[in-house]
Amino acid sequence: IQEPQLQGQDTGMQCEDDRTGIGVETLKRAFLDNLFYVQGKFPALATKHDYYMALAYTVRDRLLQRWVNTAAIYTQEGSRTVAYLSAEFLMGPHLGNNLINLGIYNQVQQAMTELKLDLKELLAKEEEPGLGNGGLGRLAACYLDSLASLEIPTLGYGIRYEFGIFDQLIRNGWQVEKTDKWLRYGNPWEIARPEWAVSVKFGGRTEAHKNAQGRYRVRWIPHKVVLGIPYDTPILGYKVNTANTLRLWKAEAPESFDFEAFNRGNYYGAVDQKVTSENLTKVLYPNDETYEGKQLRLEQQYFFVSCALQDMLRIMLRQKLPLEQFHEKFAVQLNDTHPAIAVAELMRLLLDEHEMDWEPAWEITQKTFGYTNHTLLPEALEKWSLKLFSSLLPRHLEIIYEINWRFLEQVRHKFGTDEGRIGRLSLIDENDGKFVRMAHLACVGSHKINGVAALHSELLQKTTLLDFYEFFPEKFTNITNGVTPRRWIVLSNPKLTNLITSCIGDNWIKHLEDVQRIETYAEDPGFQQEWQQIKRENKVNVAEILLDRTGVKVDPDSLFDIQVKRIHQYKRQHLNILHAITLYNQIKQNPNLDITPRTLIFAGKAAPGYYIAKLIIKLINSVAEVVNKDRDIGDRLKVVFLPDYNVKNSQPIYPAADLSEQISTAGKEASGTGNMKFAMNGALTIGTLDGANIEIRNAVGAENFFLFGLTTEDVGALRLTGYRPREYYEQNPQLKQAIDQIASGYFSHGDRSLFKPLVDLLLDKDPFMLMADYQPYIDCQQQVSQTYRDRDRWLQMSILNTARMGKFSSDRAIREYCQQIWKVQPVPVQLAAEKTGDG
Ligand code: CBF
Repeated sequence: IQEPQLQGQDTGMQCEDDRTGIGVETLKRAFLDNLFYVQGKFPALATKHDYYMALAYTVRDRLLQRWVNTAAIYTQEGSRTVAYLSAEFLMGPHLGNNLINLGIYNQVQQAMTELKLDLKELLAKEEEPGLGNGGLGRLAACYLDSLASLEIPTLGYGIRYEFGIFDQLIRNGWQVEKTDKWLRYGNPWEIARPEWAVSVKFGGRTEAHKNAQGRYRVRWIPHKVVLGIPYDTPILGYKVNTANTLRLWKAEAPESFDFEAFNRGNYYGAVDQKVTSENLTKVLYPNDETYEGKQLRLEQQYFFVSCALQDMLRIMLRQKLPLEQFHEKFAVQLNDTHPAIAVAELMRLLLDEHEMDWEPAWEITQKTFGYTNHTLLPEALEKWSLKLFSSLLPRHLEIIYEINWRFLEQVRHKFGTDEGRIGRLSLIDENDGKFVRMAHLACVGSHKINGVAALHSELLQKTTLLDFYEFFPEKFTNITNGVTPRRWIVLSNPKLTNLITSCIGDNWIKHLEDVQRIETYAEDPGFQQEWQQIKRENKVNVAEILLDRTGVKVDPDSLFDIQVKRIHQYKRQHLNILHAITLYNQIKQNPNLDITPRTLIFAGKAAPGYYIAKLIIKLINSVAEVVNKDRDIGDRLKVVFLPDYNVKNSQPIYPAADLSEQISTAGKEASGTGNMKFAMNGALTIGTLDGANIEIRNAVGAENFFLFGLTTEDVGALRLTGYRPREYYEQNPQLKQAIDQIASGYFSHGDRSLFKPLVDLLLDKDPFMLMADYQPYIDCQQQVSQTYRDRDRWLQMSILNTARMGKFSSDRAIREYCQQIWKVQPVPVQLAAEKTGDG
């Protein structure tokens, strides 16, 4: 590290502001200042992490003006605001993204180089806030990026989990979970706002009382109260001045120390309340698409929802807006059913705390909420036992009963006394025990309900929410998911970004539809050459990562065939591994076989309690062990499982893929978003007609997509006629050989019992129809291998995939939410310097 120079020559400004300037010299000076004043270190003592922190603070300083101005303008104008309620925000590291959105990546890189530091190494030091499980949480993060980039006033509300999604280790082929201590070295991106803390009640009972006007109201006398402390993180838009806020809530005890208990000599008891209250936001439930009826989870959901709504009411009061205008001030989106209790909580706040009457309160509530459904899987549909619900939220249960009674009256009015229909629509499930159905509460309490891809929305209307669709069809709509090109192309694939920008300028980063203009280069040999070179360099990078983290050496010239996502039976990683075994057997039977060399890369976490998913991870690793060390196979086939899949680790993966595996059983994947990230980076997709695959295929052209497998209708029909998976196994020698090898211990050192549960499941029930889709999948993979050999054709297909992915930007999705659901307008933010024009 050299001594800082004290001039900002490179911007042409003699006195660039140390706190906001973005010239290289100013950045260097600010960085060293932060190292000294914030980290209390000087270069000789500083660790890489200290340097990361100093850089993070340097960048945060440059965000603050925008953040403060954004808040000031929203307050001044009383802007209509989107409140995105989500139990998960899988943000990924902030530093790189903020550098891109601020437009200072190159300056910072140069500043670091001049200080003899490597920006890449510093970026790698950031602990990722893994506050989500997978698709749903990551979607929320992409949407926050787009909302800010489109200058839409937004507050993201969620939970500040102390421990996010677990870190995954692989030991002896098995997943081992390790606590994610993301906050252990501090979080430079957040600011605590204890002055805006709110109280959240739990348990106890309710009682009627007369208010000052002599009217009966209900009072809730809780058993315990927990404090919610907001922690704010700025969310900067891409090359705009808008910096919105992600507000995450931490639970604390109202009194951190009980002096009475202490004085009685109960020293441990004195901090009891603190410990139990703080447990509430300790840890993220690591289940994706399955709910566990655990009390703590319901407590978490109610906690953050209550904090968020109370916060919105505070904002309204501060802006002197009457509460009757709540739905005009806020458009509140429920990201799945996790925050659905908000419907009852807003009613409670309006009725009990602000003494509104039922009818206006209900009208406001319905006009406020929109509900996004993210899955049809029955195991994901949340319902809470009445016993638990009434003990934790007694007042909400009363309100839900009243909502239900009024709603079912309307149903009777429309459809007559069709008891079957009434039972199906009721907010209370009385089939097998009594439960509150959260999806029903969300449907009744919202003015719009959307699915996340065309097929998914259609299936919602035809199956899971059919009765609701028949009752209020006008509420239903579709908004196909999207992902942000800033993180998923610009930050993840800088080389491709430069190539595209050198041909068509950089407008595509804000308007992804524009990337279509590279189509004209799809057959240009020079462009193809550069495209191929970039893909190869990205593959070399991943090959190095794989070698470093798994010890497996792979050939960057082989076809990189990648499946990265949560491990779940419906996503069918085990179908992919059956293909690996089939290729392996083909080479073993014919050692001189001239096949297209492939590297199969897997990554993803399994829910800790999901035994079969964990067994699938073990199977992948067991097959890898056999294949990778077999000399007959050599470089023609490699299988690798990259541990600890998260946002940070995924960023180099998408740009390195030749082939993207999107092979879920048709009708099961609501949308998928990984499919979009791969195709944007020029990977070709092998996939079923499921989720957004269908729309991706329509966009890129059927000739540029490898389609196989049963359709949703086929799946339904096969199930009706009686599906017999064992018959496929018995009639297909290749399939039989692969399954027999797994069963006989070929991949498990002779242990026949290890994979028995999986083999039995496949042969007897096969709930996700791998056996039926096996041969079409193998045939389609054969076609992939053939096409890969035709270099020019493959490159052309790859370029066309990227060129035609414009629709899948989260900017498009957010525009649709704004127009169809939220009815919000952009509110541009100006910096003081721009307003006065004085530079
Ligand atoms: O809509 C975002 C994603 O959500 C899920 O991950 C979910 O948690 N339900 C779905 O499984 C994905 O299909 C979907 O893309």
